Amino acid sequence: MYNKKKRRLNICANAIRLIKWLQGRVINNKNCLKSTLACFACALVLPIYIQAQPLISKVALKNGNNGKVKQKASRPNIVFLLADDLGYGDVGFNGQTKIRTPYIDQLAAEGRVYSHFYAGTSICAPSRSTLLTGQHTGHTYIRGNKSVPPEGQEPLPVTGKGLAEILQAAGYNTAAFGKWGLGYIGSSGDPLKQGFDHFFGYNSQSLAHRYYPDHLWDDDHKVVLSKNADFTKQVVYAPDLIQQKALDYIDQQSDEKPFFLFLPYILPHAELIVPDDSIFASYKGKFVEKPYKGRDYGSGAVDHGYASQTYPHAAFAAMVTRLDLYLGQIMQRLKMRGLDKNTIIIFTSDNGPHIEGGADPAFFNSGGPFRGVKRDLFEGGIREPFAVSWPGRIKAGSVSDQPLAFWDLLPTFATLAGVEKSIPDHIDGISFVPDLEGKGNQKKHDYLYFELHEQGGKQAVVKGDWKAIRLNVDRNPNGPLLLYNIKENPAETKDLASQYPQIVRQMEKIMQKAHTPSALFPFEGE
Ligand SMILES: [Ca+2]
Repeated sequence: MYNKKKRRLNICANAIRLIKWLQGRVINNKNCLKSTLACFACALVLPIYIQAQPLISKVALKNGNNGKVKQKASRPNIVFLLADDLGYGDVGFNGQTKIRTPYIDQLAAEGRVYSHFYAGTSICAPSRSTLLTGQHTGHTYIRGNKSVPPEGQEPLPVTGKGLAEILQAAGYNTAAFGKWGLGYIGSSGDPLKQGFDHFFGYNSQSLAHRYYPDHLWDDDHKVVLSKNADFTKQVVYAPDLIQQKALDYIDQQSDEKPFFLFLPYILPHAELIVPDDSIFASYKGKFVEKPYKGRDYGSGAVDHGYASQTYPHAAFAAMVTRLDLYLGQIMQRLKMRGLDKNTIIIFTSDNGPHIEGGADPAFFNSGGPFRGVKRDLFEGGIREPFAVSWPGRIKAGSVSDQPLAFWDLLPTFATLAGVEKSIPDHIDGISFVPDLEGKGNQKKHDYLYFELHEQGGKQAVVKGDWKAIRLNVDRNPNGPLLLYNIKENPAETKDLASQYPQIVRQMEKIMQKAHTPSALFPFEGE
């Protein structure tokens, strides 16, 4: 009798712990997670929690929340969530059927979806460089994933005109939590020298291939994750720790200043690995699986391998749903602090779906209706899911087909911050605030330009319904173009170059004009 009662109490306690964990309160508490995950009842809690989420928030508010702040509504807070290698079709609002993304879909339903939003290019560092500089890859400083010693990637130069620098100078609190990849600590590309007051996470993209890394960075302080014991143990799941820091940051915001919170998550980038919890359990056995054999944790493990995964489909789905829950936690925390009404939240991804570490974008239809994956300049490599909410300012459930790209975010954020005059003249981006709010005159791009310095070199141009791609630029810089009508043929299967020579010539001219040579990232022969 006593044991029965004790067991019931344990089940309840474990369920409460899981709810707290989902709220980001006790994330990364090893003992709690251990006992929680051992509890069968917890497998039931996740769906209940998801359903009960609005209720939980209301209860928290009704009970009084002395942590609430009253911000002046003149300038909004900006929360920018950036997934890593998440495809256009990986989210429910773009047609995903196998993976649950309830919070991402809620964001889309409460805000505005952009159906023609492009990343900077189809890999991490240059895509993020376009975001922070407002320049496309024909102009931006970082055009490739180039690792440099002692750790990390080629650093961005200090210009004083970067996205975070502009917001910082405009009086915003600025912080980044996640994966940086644009310069090692102490270099010109250090996030602290790029306009961020605070950074926590991975500096190096290479290390960010590991979800149980040996260290992270807290500003310029190296945080050694001794519990992961040099890649021999899987104890601290880095994204959970980083998420906790981001939630803490929201708690620290006051009514004195607006804030810019940049959240470049590493989910669902390879390796495919996720804590063995109720989310993972909910997907295990649901799909046909082909186990992936990789480079495992243990003695001799290196910092950039992809671990083996028995359930790669379930793991990928669980990673996307975990990312979705992180968004849910952010939304809830903003609401509990009374910050939600004055906050713009954006969710998107840095490039198309990857095929590494056992990932199977074809199975999940990750590219949606588009052809191509990461490293392609076909639409699947660069067109991203993009949803933005701003209560009372953006029409809920609206959709825009305005062609926009990462380099438009700098002028857009500067406009939102009321510092249009700080927008540098030399950028390629345009503010899409008029389109967001549905008022005023929205300037349009004449074209969007992309390049990739891998796989022989690639260029692409989007102009209206037309899309041109040049492959093998290194070998043949004036080589033939592929030409597609992406409105009629979004899958880019019918090359129309021979039928429209005039449009081909026009696109060639744009490629010539938009590309400026880079000493750091030249096409071969430049
Ligand atoms: Ca990426």
